[in-house]
This record gives sequence, structure tokens and C-alpha cells, in this order.
Amino acid sequence: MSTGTPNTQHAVDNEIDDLRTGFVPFPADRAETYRQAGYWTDQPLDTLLSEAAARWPQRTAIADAGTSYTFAELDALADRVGAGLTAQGIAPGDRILLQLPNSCRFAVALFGLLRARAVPVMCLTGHRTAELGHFAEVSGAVGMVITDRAGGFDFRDMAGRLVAEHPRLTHILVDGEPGDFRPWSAVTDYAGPLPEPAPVDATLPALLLVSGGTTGLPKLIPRTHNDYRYNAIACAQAYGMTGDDVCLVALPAGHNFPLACPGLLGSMTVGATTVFTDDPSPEAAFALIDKYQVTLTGLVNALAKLWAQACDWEPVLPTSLRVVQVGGSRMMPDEARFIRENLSPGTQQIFGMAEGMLNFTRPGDPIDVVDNVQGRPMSPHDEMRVVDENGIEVAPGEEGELLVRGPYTLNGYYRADEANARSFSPDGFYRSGDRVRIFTEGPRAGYVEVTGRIKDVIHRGGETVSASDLEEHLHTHPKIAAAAAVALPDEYLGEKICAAVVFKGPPITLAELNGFLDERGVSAHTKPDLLAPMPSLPKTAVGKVDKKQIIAALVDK
Ligand code: OOB
Repeated sequence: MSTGTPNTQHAVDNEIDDLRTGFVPFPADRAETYRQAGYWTDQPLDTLLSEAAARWPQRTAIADAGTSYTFAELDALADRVGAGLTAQGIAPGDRILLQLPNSCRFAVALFGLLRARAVPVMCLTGHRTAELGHFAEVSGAVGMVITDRAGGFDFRDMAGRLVAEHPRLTHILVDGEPGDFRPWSAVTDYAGPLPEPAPVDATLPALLLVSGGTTGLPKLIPRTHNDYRYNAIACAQAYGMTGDDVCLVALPAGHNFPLACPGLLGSMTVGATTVFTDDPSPEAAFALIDKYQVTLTGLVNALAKLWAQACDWEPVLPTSLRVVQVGGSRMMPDEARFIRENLSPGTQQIFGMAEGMLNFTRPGDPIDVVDNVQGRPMSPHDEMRVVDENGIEVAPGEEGELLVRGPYTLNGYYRADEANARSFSPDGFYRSGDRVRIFTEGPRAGYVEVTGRIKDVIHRGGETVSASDLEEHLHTHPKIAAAAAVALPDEYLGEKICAAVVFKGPPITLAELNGFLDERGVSAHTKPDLLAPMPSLPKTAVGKVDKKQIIAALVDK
């Protein structure tokens, strides 16, 4: 820490230099613009908690099924954990993998790490050795904070395998039975002196998020103190949050959406309570919503749909909800309407990415907007460009790839020069890979519609087929509950089209399905070559449809 002996100071400087390696900062001119606008204040991210503790010490900050903490309690505990982590040898700038189930402990660990000036790598509980090994390797992490067991899985066994392969991982802290490792209680029970947290360069990463990762392994996304603090503050403001709101974190808490959009961090900026649940089933979630009178939550589409359906049979309904944000993947207008009519009139769409840029519909927007488009940018300083395959801007209102830049969008993945060369334009716009159109007229003007992923196409013979176009047709079939169009290798065509379909009842045949598509006027080369009925579509760690897994399952057959 800064107050340490010359030797330890030297070590800290090295750690911070190491953190800087492979980090792409915001360019100075744009940084200055964001400071001038008042978005960036050069304060450490954890000041969100110290400020809340100073303003609303006795309000409940966080709660889960078993415990709750006021802002003052959480702030004091974060100090203690931070000092405990430092005493264990964790230095400012050290990357630490954080993988805990949704609970108060998640928030305690996150803020403890931030107070120790460590940089948490925000893993999801669904990640396993492949992802965690990759995060450890790329980030150069020196430790991890895990739980002993959850959902029938032993995280200590996984840590054992990771440590064997990544010898830099030396600080393994386990919440619960520690096995071969150190108990988390060693830091929560720390009783030594509490030094002032070290000063922070707010232009450096506060934490690393992991990318949605539709191809290959997820990448690491540095979110700076400045940009992430602004993200949380601005998002809570846009939803009109106040200290009377109660936010439910039902998605994996390390994901950007429940973490800061507005989620846990946004709630803190207004003194609102955050409730964690590690069971997102309607039964458990509705009971918690009722108990804490939850007003706001964020859900992926499949979960929102399930909750909406469950309103038909659950005895306790989530009537206190004021805002239900739905996002993470493409939602059809009739799905949006179904969720709005059955789950909550406060349904809103959100199109976000761990890389930064957030678009969402706002409370008060007309129903036509809320049902049909994915939102408008959060910040007046968000810059969007829509380009064709040659990188040339399309005419206003036309479809193309969305490129974004702004006060909370990354400038480069962490330690990923090759990916960065592809993913950023020379003037620093992030190529989102999302196909969008931005409306220019009427009540939807300035709003974005996401029409698909640029690369989510099937190359069949000489034709390029958009998976999302076909999925849109499939979803209109009355017997189809969910569908995904994927490419499977084919000797003659290069790729063939497979429709992976979850039926509401008994399946129909491929011929019947194609007859239906014929009637809708779907072109011959867009119709599926194969129909794969499935009991459910496999999901990613955050609950989005996972096409990689669908393809792997079908190719293995
Ligand atoms: C959120 O973040 P990620 O990083 O897991 O995934 C980002 C990608 C986007 O690039 C886009 O392809 C897709 O997920 N996506 C949507 C969408 N919301 C996200 N595609 C269509 N419609 C939407 N509404 O998913 C995320 C981060 C913060 C808030 C909300 C979602």
C-alpha cells in the first residue's frame, strides 16, 4: 500500500505496471470531454459504497434468504475484508477471480477486493475449468474467491485442477468448508489494523467483466473506476430509481446486467436495497419479491417468459414490480407483449453488452416503443454508427453493423491485441457484431432495433441465410415454444440449415414445418434441411440460448 515501506511500495508499483500491461485506456481528449460533462469524477468505484454509507447508514444495503446488511455494516465489513486480503498478501492491481453464488457474500467479497485495490475478474457460477483457466491465463490472476459447493458442484475440486495448471494462483479463499485451501472467514474475521485504502488511478480497470462470448472463449473487458461508476449512476437515474426502490438480482450477479445496469451498483447510488437470489424459479423469486416488495429486476428473455407464464398458476404474484428489464438476446414483439401483459406493465427492453454501451426503453415510453424496439442510448455522449460490410456508414434508418464509442464503452479487450485489431475501428469505435437499425422518424426516432448478429449466418451452397430471419418465421408457428437456426457441416452444401426446436406438444415433421414456411413465403434456400426436436435449448452461464452447445450436441450424434 502507499503507506508501506519502500520495498512494498516498489512491489505495488510493479503490480500496477503489470495491471497496465495489455490495457487500452480511453484517449485523453475523450476522457477530458467526459470529465467536463461531469460523468467522470476520478473517484474509485468503491466510493459508491462509502458515499451510500455516509448518506444512508441505517438503510438496508443488501439482503438474501439468510442475512442482510445496512450500508454502514457493509462499508465497515468491506474495510475489514480489504485489510484482511492485504494481510494475506494480496497487493493493489492483483487480479483475483471472483466466483460466488448470488448472495450477500458476493457483495462483501466484491467490495472487500475493491478496498484491497485488487481487480476482481467477474466470473459467473456456471463457468468451469475451461473458462476459468482461460481467465486465469489471460489476466495473470494470483488468486480466487469461491464457495465450497453449490448446485451439486464442488468448486474446490475445480480450484485444485486450476492451481495445478496455473501456478500463479496462490491465494485460494473458500467460503464454507475450505478443504485444501484457506477459509474466507480468515479475511472476514480479520482483527488487525485497518489502513486507509491505497489511492487509485481512476482511469485504470476497477474490475474485469467477461464477454458474452458467442464464438470461442469469453474475452476480458476492463471497466475503469471512472466509466463503471458513471455506468451505475446514470443507469439508476434513467430508470428514475430512488431509495424506495428494491432491486432483485436473479441473474448471475457477476454479469454486467445485474451488477451495474442498474443492479447492485446502481441501487447503491440512490440508497436502494438489493436482494440476491440464487434460485430464479418463479416460485422462489415471487416469494422474495413479495417479502421485500421488490420494485425492479432484470431478466433474460427465456426467464422473463417463464415468469410471465407462471403468473397463471403461482399463488403469490410479483405485483410490487415497477420495472422489469428484459434483455440479453433478441425478443420478438409478441414475446414482449406477452411478458408485459402477463408479468408486469412495467416491462422494459434493454440491449446491453459487457463491453459497455447500453440502450433501453424508459418508464413512460409508449407501448409501441416498448414492445417493438430495444431502446435508446443511456448517455447523451454515446456515439453510434451503423455500417455495411465494407465499413461504410449506411443511409439513416438502414440496417447494418452497430459500432459504438462513449463514456463507458471499452477501448480494447484486456491483453487481446489480435482480437482488438479486428474489434475496433481506427478511430476507436467498438464493432459490436450486432445487426441493427436506428429509426429516424416518428415515436421510434433515435431508438435501436436489433435484427440479428452479423456473423450468425448460415452459408448454404452459394447463399447466405440469416439465422435470425428464419428464427422469426419459426417462432410464428403455433406449436413451437422455442427455436434456434444453426449451421451444420455438409459435404455438398458447405453448411446445411438445422432448426433446433422445442415443441409445445408432440413434434411436427420437417415436411409439415416446411409446408408452413412455404405458406409464409419463405424462400427455398432459407428452409431448414434438418429438424432437431429438443426438450429445451441449452443455455449459456447467464441464460441465453447457446448455439455452440446445440451444434456440438447435433454434430456428436
Ligand atoms: C448483455 O451483455 P452480454 O455481454 O452478455 O451480451 C451482449 C450481446 C450484445 O452484443 C447482443 O448481441 C446481445 O448480447 N444482446 C441483445 C440484447 N441484449 C443483449 N440482442 C438483442 N436484443 C437485446 N435486447 O447481454 C447485457 C448487458 C447489460 C444489460 C443487458 C444485457
